[in-house]
Amino acid sequence: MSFVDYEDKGAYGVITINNPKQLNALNSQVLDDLNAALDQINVDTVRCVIVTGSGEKAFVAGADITEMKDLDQAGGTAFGKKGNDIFRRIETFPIPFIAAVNGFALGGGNELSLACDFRIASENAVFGQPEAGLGITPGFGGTQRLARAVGPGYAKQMIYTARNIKAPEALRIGLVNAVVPQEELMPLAEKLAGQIAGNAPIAVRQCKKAINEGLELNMDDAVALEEKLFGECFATADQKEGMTAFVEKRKEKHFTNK
Ligand code: CO8
Repeated sequence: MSFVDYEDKGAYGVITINNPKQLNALNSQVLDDLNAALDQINVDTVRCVIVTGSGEKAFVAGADITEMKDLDQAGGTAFGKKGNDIFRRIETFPIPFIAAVNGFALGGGNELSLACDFRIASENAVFGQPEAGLGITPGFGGTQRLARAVGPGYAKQMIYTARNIKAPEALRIGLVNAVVPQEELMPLAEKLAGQIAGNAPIAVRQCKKAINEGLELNMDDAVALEEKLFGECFATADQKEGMTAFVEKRKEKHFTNK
């Protein structure tokens, strides 16, 4: 039995963390299953992946505290690396990931959402990094990605105080892009995935690479990276198709991922 479901819907895929008894908490097995779900994604056909949690209460309520409780230093370091390796795999995956946050996104749950390209949330979503109250630091990338997502001030406040924030505050600080009623969350995620899937796949991949890698560079190197990725698009059939469609005033575009 797997704690993570993967559904291939054609143009997009849906990963659902499915450990509802523990509010989808991430234990070693769930992390292994998440990694295995990533293996199932056919990057030749799927254009975008939605990550969500099962049920209406939790996205992911964090790493499994019962599993971490008795770890020693080496065990804690290894557990952190396990999560970090998988979340980095998501962050650098060639196609975009959307986190559809349907409830609690705490600790490792918030960090999972931060490894995705962007986040949308249901009205009942709650975000937080409770680690300092548990005697640890965030360990699945939270100190790094939260600061990059909302700036160091809000990230430090959330991490030092270990105080959870509700969806409207998450929207206000830019942690999420939209907040909608629970029943509208997956339809919105699917609509966004469909919009992404309607664009030239290689161009979207190049955009993800340019933004993610460029943010780590100084501006001279960052624009040089963009120039390279931009130039490479002109070697694709989809660039010819996209621009020909515009010139011909044709709405239908036939992108072939080539
Ligand atoms: N780990 C293990 N079990 C959990 C977790 C968790 N993170 N979250 C919830 N559960 C379990 C509860 O223990 C409970 O189990 P049981 O029914 O057997 O008692 C079940 O899920 C349902 O939860 P509650 O009864 O507590 O539900 P409530 O509605 O009362 O409360 C909360 C919901 C507020 C979400 C509450 O469950 C809670 O505070 N959970 C813990 C949240 C948290 O602190 N998360 C951060 C964990 S630390 C972390 O994520 C670090 C990441 C980096 C790791 C690096 C490794 C070195």
